[in-house]
Amino acid sequence: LRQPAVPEGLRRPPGPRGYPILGNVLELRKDTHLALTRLSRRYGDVMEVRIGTRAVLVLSGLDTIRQALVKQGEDFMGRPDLPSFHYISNGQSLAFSPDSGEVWKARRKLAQSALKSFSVAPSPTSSCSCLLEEHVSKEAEYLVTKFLQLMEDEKRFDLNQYLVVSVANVICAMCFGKRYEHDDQELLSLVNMGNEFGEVAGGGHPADFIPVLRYLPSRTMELFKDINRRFNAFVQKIVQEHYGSFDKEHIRDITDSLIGHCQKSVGEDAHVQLSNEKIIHIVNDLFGAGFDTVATALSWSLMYVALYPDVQRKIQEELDQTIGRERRPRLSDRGTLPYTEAFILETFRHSSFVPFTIPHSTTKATVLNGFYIPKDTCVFVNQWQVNHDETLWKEPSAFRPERFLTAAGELSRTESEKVLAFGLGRRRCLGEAIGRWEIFLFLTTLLQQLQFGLRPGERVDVTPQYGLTMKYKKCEAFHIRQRFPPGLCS
Ligand code: HEM
Ligand code: HJJ
Repeated sequence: LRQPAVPEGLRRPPGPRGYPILGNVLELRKDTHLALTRLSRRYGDVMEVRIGTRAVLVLSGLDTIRQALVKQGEDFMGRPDLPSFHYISNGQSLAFSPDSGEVWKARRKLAQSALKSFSVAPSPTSSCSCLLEEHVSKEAEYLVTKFLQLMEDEKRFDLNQYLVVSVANVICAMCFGKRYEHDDQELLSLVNMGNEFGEVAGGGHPADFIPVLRYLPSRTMELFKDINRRFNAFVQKIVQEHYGSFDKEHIRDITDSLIGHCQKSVGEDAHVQLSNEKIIHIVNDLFGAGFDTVATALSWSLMYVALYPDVQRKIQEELDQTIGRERRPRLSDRGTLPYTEAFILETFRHSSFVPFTIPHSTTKATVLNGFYIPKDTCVFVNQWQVNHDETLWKEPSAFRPERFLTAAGELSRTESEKVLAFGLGRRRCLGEAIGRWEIFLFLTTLLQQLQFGLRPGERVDVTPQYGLTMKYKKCEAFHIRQRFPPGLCS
């Protein structure tokens, strides 16, 4: 392969020597986040590895990542054209398609505004402060009842299966105006596939980098295609139903609002013309991102409170002192619970369940930290490395929410801003605010009423399984009990 000419005075980024054809793929196949963190200690914040025949730039270090994604944001805002991404939303995904020009910009704006209208915007029709609060409160309350009932009836159960349906119901309410029961097979078969989706969509799947693998049968790739087919069919059916009952005077949810945009006449809004398909498919990304990420975050939170009873006790003391037991938590309580906030940040940092951002790509030839980077270079951003960097964190492998609190017990802004979970810059997560609000309200509602523990003597394996969003292995060892009997609150 011919390397592009490197301008004088500039170097190519350093990196490990790889095998012919395979490159470094054998070292990176398992626990890619750990392997690339180890390599970054030797080669630095800007290094180049080869996955198959393709060069991949790997960025580590908070300052380097800020420099690339924020200060040189335009240069690094692209997405690589990876073969597996063609299966996501028929290649029309807002997040995974290679487009980063005017069309992407217009779609991102549409997504943000539709999402806002049906989540955090003040709602005149709701008794809560906004629709998001209404949906989360309702689903969290159902979940409390469900958990207690499962403890009575089943003894052993996989709590994450119920968590993911409740979280999916929140984003379903906003996107589709629908809710599903916990045993709804159609929804369950979709939301239980997060692992298989993330295994391929997470950075570094070999089939995306070694062309010959695309012609060999692969179980993971067949599953991935199948997930995307079913996912698209599920959304498509709901969209068709919405078209049938659409009334532009009565926009019910995000899908209606996107349909409304399709029906605007040419030139009514912006200068870019979007196809109907590109508008409607936005809802696929919102729905997919909306359940997988938040459910995974909550799943880690509940595991940490079960593993660290002292941490759980401190959260519950804070809840008792600030909110009491007479009323349920609300979104407006968020500024008043610093320990709980610190716990959520420590969950993001310690689990780093989104180890890499979605892969980026350079939109033009550029220079980073003195290294020459050609146009269209695939870029992995290692969030896990930043969150476990010994130069940024004292004892990074310890789970300690206190690290985010000042001596006065307030949340430290500088410490909080070192946690990388939502990416940075032009491509940063557009659901960040909603994700954080949702996690806060689910968690406080659950912990106000329930005590989480693990059955004594049972070993749990909390090793994160590598993927776009990392999960721990299926765990049926949770034990849940009510904190105080109903009617006995004083
Ligand atoms: C992108 C994390 C929740 C929608 C991303 C990215 C990350 C991320 C790391 C990639 C950034 C990059 O490539 O540089 C998370 C985490 C969440 C969360 C940790 C929750 C705890 C959500 C929610 C939604 C959402 C609730 C929508 C309802 C999106 C979309 C993108 C994205 C559409 C693609 C943005 C683009 O490519 O322009 N998220 N996310 N996310 N997220 Fe989230
Ligand atoms: C999915 C799980 C899916 C999509 C999208 C179209 C937009 C976690 C990070 C960012 C979130 C980025 C987005 C994810 C969209 C999923 C997710 C699943 C089908 C999808 C870094 O997620 O099982 O199926 O189709």
